[in-house]
Amino acid sequence: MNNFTLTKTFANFLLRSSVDLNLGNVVNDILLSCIEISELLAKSPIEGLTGSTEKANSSGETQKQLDLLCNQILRDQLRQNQAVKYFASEEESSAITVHDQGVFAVAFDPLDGSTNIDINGSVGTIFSILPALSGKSAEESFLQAGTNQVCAGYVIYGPATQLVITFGRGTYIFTLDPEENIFFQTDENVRVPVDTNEFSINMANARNWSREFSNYVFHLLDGKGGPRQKTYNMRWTGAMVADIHRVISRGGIFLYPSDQRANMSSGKLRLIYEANPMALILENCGASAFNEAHSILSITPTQLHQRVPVIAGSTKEVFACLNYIQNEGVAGQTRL
Ligand code: AFP
Repeated sequence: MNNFTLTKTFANFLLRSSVDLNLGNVVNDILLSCIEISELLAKSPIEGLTGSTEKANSSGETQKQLDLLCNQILRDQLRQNQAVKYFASEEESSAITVHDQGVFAVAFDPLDGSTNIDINGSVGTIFSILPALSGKSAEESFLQAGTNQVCAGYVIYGPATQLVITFGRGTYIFTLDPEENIFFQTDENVRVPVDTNEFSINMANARNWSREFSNYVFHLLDGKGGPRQKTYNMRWTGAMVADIHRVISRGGIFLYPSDQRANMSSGKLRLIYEANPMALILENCGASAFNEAHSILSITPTQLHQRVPVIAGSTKEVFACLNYIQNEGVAGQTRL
């Protein structure tokens, strides 16, 4: 490794950014787990690790073998870190106490988008670190607004394994060198364009959307001749990590709204370990993240596995969408 690449390591970034030593160590442990997960995913078809189990997670969704293995990797690694007081995971029904003297509460989705495993598509690990609250239960430490996060990040396992992270002062991207098992900084102070002509949504749910939200999306589809006077492109991978990564890389709006299906009145995504970390990352890129009324980061959760609608990405487009939801859109024009 030459001097130039040495200065670009994640370890050097932590030093340069004066990140608290204990916090830096917790993130390093998460990254060690992610490197192990990255290796596990690369070998999973050979080792017969794709496919589902008979079990369901806290939200009633079928767990994949890899969901459970990735959860175990993070659990085992974080248990060794004395600064971790509690952790919570999509794959665990309740929050878990690790070290009474610890100072951080770490929430994670060990393998977001795991349905993509069977098609060799991109997946990721999402994490959120909060200060542990003293004199409160394990679960209560996670019931803090997202503004309290001291660090948020995700690792995307795609053609390259990349870390996207914020400590609340800008968002940074690191790429794993799989030969050295070191994350090197490949982008700094990432900015998301405020305007976009790309949206990301599962259109198959259209019949379940509210009239206001449907108007917004169908006006996007109307293109240049429609009320939005612009032609939009659409992308949806089915993994939030991959869809948000595209928004961070080139702008866009990511949408998972509330809908009329049973259990979907608050959408599908989880606030504490999916939406909150993504919202902190996006806001540190100049982008925005709202439920259908408020900034996601301002919401005080009441339950560990609470769901939240997500309207996130390029700021002008997020506000255009909110305008439809709250005011019926462009000059009151409705399409439905
Ligand atoms: P899985 O982890 O079960 O694949 O779910 C992924 C996810 O929570 C999120 O990453 C996606 O954005 C969203 O679900 C996709 O949901 P739809 O299957 O309804 O499109």
